[in-house]
Amino acid sequence: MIEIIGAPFDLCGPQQGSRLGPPALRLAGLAPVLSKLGLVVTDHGDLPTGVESPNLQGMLNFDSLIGYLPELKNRTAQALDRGAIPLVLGGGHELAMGYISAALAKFDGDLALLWIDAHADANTPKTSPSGNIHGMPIAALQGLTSGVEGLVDKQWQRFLDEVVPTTRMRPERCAWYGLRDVDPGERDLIRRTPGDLAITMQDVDRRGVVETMREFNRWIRNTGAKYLWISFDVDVLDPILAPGTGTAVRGGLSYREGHLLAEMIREFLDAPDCAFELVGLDVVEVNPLIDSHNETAKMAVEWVGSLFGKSILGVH
Ligand SMILES: [Mn+2]
Repeated sequence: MIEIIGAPFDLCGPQQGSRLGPPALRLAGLAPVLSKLGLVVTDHGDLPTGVESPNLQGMLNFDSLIGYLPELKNRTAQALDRGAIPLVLGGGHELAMGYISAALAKFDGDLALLWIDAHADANTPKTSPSGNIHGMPIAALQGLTSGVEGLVDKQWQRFLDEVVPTTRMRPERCAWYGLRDVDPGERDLIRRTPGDLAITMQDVDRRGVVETMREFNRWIRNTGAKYLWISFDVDVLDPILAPGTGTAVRGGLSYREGHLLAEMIREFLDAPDCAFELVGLDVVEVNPLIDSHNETAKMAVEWVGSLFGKSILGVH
């Protein structure tokens, strides 16, 4: 069972337009692709769009996000309680603080996270060069302190208390895939965390998708996590393939690499001795305003199809 939740909120990045991501993904055939694979798909439609709020010392729409996340978290929790896999359509990646918090609460923190993205999204307000909150979800999910004083710190603390109150993401259970634009503070965080896994595009160049994904599989087994959330930012793909995204970075995954990555995750999940279960998925940062012929949403839908078992010969 898959439950689609649209979250058209895009106020915490440099460029608006990913609020149109959910309809673009639907029009690219998301639900039919999944239904054809034999999955039962329920589409709950969209939450409202966000409402802008005054900037807080350079941080865009912090209040708007704090107001938005509880309902998203709530809807995600309801899908999880029904035993379904929530498929959240963004919107910007800042939304992850809401839906992943729901999964952390549901599974009592027994969660591993695969963050498929050109960016690490692990800045705190102190380390962020831009102040864009869409680059801070992992820091918030781990419950890191803001590193600053004054109003921003107060808001950040309020944010942690209201959205990620009890169960936090364990740093050693975070994995990144496809990194190629990482800020200095994020590098420090990744380096000083024992046990996390950061697979960069350089790793993919040198060892390919097969080897790096085998490494991921060994890593997740070692973490002992029983549940996995996959967060898919379309900017992990090369902009030639997926131009419709706000913070595109050259040198991303090719079409074949992207699909192979999804197919390998499916292979791991379907293995009889697989120790973890896929409990949630999101597709974020699709911005149709800067796309070409909805290519980015189409690619994302194909990718989700591969993740749920669509293959050339239809057999494993
Ligand atoms: Mn990104």
